[in-house]
Amino acid sequence: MVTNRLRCGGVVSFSLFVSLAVPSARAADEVVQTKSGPVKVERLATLVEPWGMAVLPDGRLLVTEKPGRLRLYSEGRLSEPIGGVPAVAYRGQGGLLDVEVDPAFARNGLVYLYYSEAAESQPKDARDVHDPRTGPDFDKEDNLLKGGAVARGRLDGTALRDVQVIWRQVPKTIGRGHFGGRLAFAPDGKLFITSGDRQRFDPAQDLASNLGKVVRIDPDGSIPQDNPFAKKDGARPDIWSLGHRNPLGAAIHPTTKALWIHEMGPWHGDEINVPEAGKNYGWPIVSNGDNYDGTPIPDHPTRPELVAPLEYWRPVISPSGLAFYAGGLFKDWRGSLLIGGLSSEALIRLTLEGNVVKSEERIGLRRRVRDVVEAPDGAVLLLTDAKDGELLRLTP
Ligand SMILES: [Ca+2]
Ligand SMILES: [Ca+2]
Repeated sequence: MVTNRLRCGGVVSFSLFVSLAVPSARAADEVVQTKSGPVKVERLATLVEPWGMAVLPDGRLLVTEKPGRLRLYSEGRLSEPIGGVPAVAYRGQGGLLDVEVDPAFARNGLVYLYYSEAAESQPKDARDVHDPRTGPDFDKEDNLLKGGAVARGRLDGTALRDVQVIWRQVPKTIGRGHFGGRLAFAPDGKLFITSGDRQRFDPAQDLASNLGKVVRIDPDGSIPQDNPFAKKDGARPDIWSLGHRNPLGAAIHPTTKALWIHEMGPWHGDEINVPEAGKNYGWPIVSNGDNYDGTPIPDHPTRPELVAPLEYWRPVISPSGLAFYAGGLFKDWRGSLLIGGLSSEALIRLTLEGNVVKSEERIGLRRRVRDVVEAPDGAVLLLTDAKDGELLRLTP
């Protein structure tokens, strides 16, 4: 368990935050102190609720804004919104979420978007029912029937062309959050999708639903025949692993090529998992956290047949965005796992030995960090979660 005290022989350090008083027309760069020395934090752009980003082979950056806009950032400029983005159901945790680039983008120009989609036909007089386990932060006015969806399209200049929906959450549900929403391509070309439980709990254990799952599909939306439930009656063939709550981070390990994810716990109990085919990660049967109304959830060790997390947090960090650092700019960070922290307002750096977390460093940024990627030059790019969110560039 990661706590604010000593752990694994490592000291959890909360970085001092220093702002350089440089009089300038643009926002002054900031410097944060880390275990590896001072890190410069530059603001490259301001965006409205940025959520996901992906680097194109030519170095340009695609960035989403949750209200439904996709933009390109390059050479110090943010583009106008890219055309052809599907209509998104922007409300609460929903909207335009992650973006990913096809591994063969140089040849096919394909870009993938995860977003929340309203149902074509809305039920009349439908009302969501407050499940006390979700806690008091519940929007009882949100009665829109919706679900997560993944679309892909060919980036052609300033627009996406031939946009097709290749995957959907089933079933769509009224209201609530927990769309999940991260996309990651495995080296074999399969697309992993993290699908949240829509704050409905039990679907995470139901093989007839793809809520609360990690999903694996081919890039055109078809089902890989080696998926664990591809030939099981009554199970959805797109499921890779089950028992997940709200995974907002996914990345492929650079050496083992395995998928790593993190997921938001309920009241405490954020987790890191390395999802394997067909395995059950426990939600909502077990969690090292508990429900928001204080009712207990048995901890992971009470059910050893459900895969325990590789690491967990009490109190939470609220993880969003995940990247393995493999660049050359931050020499001490090579092989580290970088996690964006929302409530923790930090970039969290974990050092690893195989699949064991050896130490944690919290680099305090005083902003909710929504996504993290490594730039081609080895800088670390972050998105911050706010109406006036930022694209930040971190360099030594
Ligand atoms: Ca779990
Ligand atoms: Ca518990």
